Amino acid sequence: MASVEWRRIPTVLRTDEILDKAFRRASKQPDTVEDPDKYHRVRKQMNKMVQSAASVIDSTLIAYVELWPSLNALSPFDQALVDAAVGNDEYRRSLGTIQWAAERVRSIAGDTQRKILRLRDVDGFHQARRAAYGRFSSILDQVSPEIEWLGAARDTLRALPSIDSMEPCIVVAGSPNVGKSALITALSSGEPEVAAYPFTTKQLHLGHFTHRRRKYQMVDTPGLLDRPMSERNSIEMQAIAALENVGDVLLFLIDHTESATTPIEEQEHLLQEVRGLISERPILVVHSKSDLYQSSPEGATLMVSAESGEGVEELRSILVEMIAADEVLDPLNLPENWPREDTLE
Ligand SMILES: Nc1nc2c(ncn2[C@@H]2O[C@H](COP(=O)(O)OP(=O)(O)OP(=O)(O)O)[C@@H](O)[C@H]2O)c(=O)[nH]1
Ligand SMILES: [Mg+2]
Repeated sequence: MASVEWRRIPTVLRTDEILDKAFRRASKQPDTVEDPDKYHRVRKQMNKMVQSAASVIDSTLIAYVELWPSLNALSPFDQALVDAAVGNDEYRRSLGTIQWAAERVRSIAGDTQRKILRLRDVDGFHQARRAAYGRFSSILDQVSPEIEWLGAARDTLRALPSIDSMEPCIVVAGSPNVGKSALITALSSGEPEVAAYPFTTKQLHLGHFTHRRRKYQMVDTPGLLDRPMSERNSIEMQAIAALENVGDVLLFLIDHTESATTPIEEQEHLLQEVRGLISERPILVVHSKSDLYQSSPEGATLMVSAESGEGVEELRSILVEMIAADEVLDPLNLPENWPREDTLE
């Protein structure tokens, strides 16, 4: 499933802009009617104005509904992202209400057409047209909060980082200040994208490198504090939920240097907690800031320094290997003719 391209979603017009557009288009309709008989001419003109206005409103609203992806079609990570950014319930409700408005406008246009056919006087045609316009306006007034919501949601969603779920992804986690962002920069080809995730007020880093034509994405997580789950706020919970849903490997950084912001016991406790949450993804524990040590800390197997570059290439190879190993374990990725358990007698 490719990631959602929020940036491709067009601007959402305000309701008064939609009405302006509709009525402006409709006002050009009378000129297109040629009928020497006033009664027939006005009847056609008024009907055309109503149908034209309705079709502009209807198609504008339906385009929103169709261009916005259905939440069910999104990856769990994107769903968590949208939920944290704008709220999944509001998302569904707003699109549903907008669709309802489009249907109402269409049905009013149909009623008006039938009414105009039944009417017998020129004044009546004008009145029917005015009545339809009034009802269009009042429907759009009614859904104006949802349309405004959609406009604001678009701006928020456009600013989200996008992760391509077809490509490998490495999630980098650890306590605050352990060097997550610096390591992503060190592993990245080019400058990492700095993006604001809705999970945190912090700017997070999204970097990538290419190996054998595959794009390995790396994503920061907000520095998770070592506190019991129940004390974490909902934003942090979202970050944790995202951790569960995205990534092929979780790279957990530990800062064992004297200058570490978080005591080592707390960092290790956080690691235990993360292990409990992320049971299905491999976790690679790495000690950061190796340039600050005189000698390796006890038990540290893998050390890197974003500063000096020490261990960075080794780490990259290990990550690539871990992700490749994981792929073979996925039966869907096995080559055809590969003996599978269920086909063996
Ligand atoms: N000496 C040294 N300092 C480092 C290294 N990596 C990061 N730092 C420093 O550690 C501090 C924190 O680095 P960040 O990369 O921002 O850490 P972070 O984990 O992303 O921090 P948060 O996003 O706030 O949780 C910065 O002052 C970095 O300059 C390293 O390899 N060696
Ligand atoms: Mg950071």
